[in-house]
Amino acid sequence: MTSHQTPEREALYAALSGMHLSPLWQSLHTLVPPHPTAPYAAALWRYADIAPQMARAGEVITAHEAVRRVLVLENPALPGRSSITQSLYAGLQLILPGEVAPSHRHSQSALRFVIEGQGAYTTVAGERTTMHPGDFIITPSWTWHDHGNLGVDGVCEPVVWLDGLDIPMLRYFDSGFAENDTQDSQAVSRPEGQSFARYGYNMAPVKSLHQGATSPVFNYPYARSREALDLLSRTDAIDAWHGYKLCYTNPLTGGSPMPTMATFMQLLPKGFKGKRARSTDGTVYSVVEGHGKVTINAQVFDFAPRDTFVVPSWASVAFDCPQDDVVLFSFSDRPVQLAMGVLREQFLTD
Ligand code: 1HN
Repeated sequence: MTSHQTPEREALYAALSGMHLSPLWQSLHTLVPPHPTAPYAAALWRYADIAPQMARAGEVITAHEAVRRVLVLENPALPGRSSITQSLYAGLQLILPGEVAPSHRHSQSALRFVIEGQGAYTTVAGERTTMHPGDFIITPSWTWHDHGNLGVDGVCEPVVWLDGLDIPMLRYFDSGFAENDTQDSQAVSRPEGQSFARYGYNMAPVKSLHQGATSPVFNYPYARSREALDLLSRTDAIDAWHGYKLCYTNPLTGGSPMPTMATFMQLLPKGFKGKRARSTDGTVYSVVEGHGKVTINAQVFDFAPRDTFVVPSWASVAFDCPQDDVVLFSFSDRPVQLAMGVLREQFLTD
């Protein structure tokens, strides 16, 4: 609602507009709406549609020339902004056998969720890790990182992963820096598996030297996450909204692995028909296993393995899995909203 127009008011507004001034009473209601009104849309990207375009991208440009060969998942309501929500970026990255994506670093934090293929690695801050489907890998702010695909156990396939970055958030804060390395592949200074050996077993070195706001574990392997969900589903009561849902943690703090993004994995057993929930953290989902249906407000999307979908802030979400056990990976800006004290969730009971 705006206030009534009178000739005097209109004359005032006209005078103000040339002076970089505006009357708050004209915009107050949209500035502080009674509930979130996200200006972006619910959307689903079918992997079956994307895969052929990814293959074409693999033919027209190398990972080296592209630096990162990525198809950005642009929210349909935010074209040209490289944003899947207002605060988050998502894209699908392809690296072919023998390729290298050169080393660089940036203040934006990144996560990788491996979608398909065996044989790729990523090196983060001097340690290399082999990427397997379902692994969740972090690239903390300002850490050197490069990727390659040399094969593993004699298998060398095209590898695709989902990248999640806090790019729009840092753009908003104007706090982005980036730097290219002097070499394509950074020197490996630590043996593969060292971080996990030190911090991945519910233990930590008694003289831990790890500092900073990010997890010392940088690859959370799918075998472990899947096993945890499977065991939980045998022992715990199921949640009527989330099914069995775990968040990934920084083992030193119990908080999120990186300060700007929270990550989750959930198991929805075959036959699960979830209730509706909503929360202020718009969330990106990657389907790991199974077919099902997600209802976002009034829109229904069927999903299959490797599809990506986005649930906007404060949109209600409910899952229906009549056919298969379903496993979903997801990420959001939840830690930032928690730090600001503005995260709100609602679990609807209808
Ligand atoms: C980046 O560094 C990666 O390292 C992926 O794989 C996607 C999107 C924008 C800016 C930097 C990567 C990116 C990115």
